[in-house]
Amino acid sequence: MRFGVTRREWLAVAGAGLGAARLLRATAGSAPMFEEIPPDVSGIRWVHTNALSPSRYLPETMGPGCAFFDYDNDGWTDIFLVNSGPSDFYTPPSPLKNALYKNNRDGTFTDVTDKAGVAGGVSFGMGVAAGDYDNDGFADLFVTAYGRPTLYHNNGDGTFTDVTEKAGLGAKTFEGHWSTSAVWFDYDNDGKLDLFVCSFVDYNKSVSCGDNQLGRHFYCIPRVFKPTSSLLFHNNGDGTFTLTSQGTDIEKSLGKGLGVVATDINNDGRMDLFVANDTVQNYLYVNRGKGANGKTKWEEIALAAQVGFSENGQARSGMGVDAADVFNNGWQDLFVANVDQEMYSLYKNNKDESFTDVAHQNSVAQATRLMSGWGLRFFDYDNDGAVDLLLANGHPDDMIENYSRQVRYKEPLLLFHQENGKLRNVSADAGPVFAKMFPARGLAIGDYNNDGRVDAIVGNNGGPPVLLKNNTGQSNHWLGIKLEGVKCNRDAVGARIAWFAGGVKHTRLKNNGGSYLSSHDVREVLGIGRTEKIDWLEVEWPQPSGAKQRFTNLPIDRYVTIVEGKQPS
Ligand SMILES: [Ca+2]
Ligand SMILES: [Ca+2]
Ligand SMILES: [Ca+2]
Ligand SMILES: [Ca+2]
Repeated sequence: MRFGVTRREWLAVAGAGLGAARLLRATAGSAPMFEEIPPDVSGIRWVHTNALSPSRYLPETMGPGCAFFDYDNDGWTDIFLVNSGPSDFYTPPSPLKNALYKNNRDGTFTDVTDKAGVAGGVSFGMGVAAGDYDNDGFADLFVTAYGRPTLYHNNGDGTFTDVTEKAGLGAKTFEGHWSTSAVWFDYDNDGKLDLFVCSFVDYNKSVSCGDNQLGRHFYCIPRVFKPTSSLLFHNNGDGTFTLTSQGTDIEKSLGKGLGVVATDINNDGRMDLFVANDTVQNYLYVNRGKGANGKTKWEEIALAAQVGFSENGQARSGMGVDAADVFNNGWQDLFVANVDQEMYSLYKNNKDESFTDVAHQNSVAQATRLMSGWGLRFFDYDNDGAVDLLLANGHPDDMIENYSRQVRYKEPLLLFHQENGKLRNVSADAGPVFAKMFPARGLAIGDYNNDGRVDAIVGNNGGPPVLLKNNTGQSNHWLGIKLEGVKCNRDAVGARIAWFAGGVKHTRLKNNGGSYLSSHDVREVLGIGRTEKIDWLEVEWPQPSGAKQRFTNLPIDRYVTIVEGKQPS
């Protein structure tokens, strides 16, 4: 990609006796760290409909989610955007559509929604989780909703089939459950991706919270609605799913689930779940493996793990979540974004099934005091080998500015860069788009132009999405890997990756989920900084494989596919 200045210009500048710092500033000026790509350049002209009404029905302010996923397996990640639709409180004046945008491999996208058969329009859509649940090599989509969710099976020929009822995931199964974030992961290590779905409140459209100071209805705080149980489905391997959370802590822990990440908090090889709840404590479901009855035992430990409540024991409004080995010690740390005045939490793993909130030491708490956070993601945006953080924000109440002096409805994105083991707020230097305000909800990451610098897309409530092209880390090197499981689940969710470069060992667990209502590029980009060689790369495939492979003589600055048991290609 473009460096902003050519080598000839660089020589001219250097020859004129100007320092490197000035050159860097000039470069940054021509290419912001993250660049907003407008619809007339990207071709992404879809706009979310939030169905905003004078009654202020709560689902209106909760969407939308978005996804980066390669639906046609051409090696270029495509984009899926979720729209609202008909419901018991809303009849669209004209049919509403989700959007599937095919990547044209030149920085532009083509709308292929109708041809692909994923327009939806049957319920009030919320979020999306992409995953290859039948291991046929093509990513499928689960679209959550207020109302009936939809499972789209990818036929492998550019089209999808709605298999929701056949799969056992239809309206009847979800009665009384408003599905929000969902995640594909293999909890029982049988090589097939299972599905966890966050269930938000038991919503009733006839409940109004009265009028605000303006004499108008406003969005009820979810506190007034009853909590519900989130749902875990086992993949039976024949295209059907069985609800398997009954009788477990997942069913017993009533919540108002908005965000979920599947990760392994105690490194025992079994994937756990961290769920953010709105106005109710968060839940950390630890997977204890199969019990004597043959069923997986889930133990909810958030209170003891110190990730359930704020430091002074308050339940907060948890919305987005993520997990990553932020501090490069081999253990998964957690993150929760909350509503304004509550501050967000960065939970450092104490390696004993407990965590310490280090948001203050990492400038995260201060920067988020007036913010409400939804989509978020840990990733090494500049490929220097250290994990960074991107946050999408926006207040749920569109009239908040009428009765709060400090809190805004639209809020800026926030970017944190990791330096010397601490996260630093670099939003002011990250580009003009970080000075803009958005009603942001979903956020997904993916490298849509295959330059190894991971890009992002943000879903805005009632507006167009924002595509962010990443121009950072031009002098840093990387290796992109797409893992393909054979014995283990094909998406290799749960794989452990380690790489050694420049005298530093890095590790990464292939988590799934995270953010809010959104789903990310399945590929992993491994940053190695200025070093021009990866000494070795190790992949430990999840069970039922468990195989460990070690690779040397790897290329850099390109993507490779690694099939379980084979050499990279
Ligand atoms: Ca594609
Ligand atoms: Ca499974
Ligand atoms: Ca970094
Ligand atoms: Ca990129």
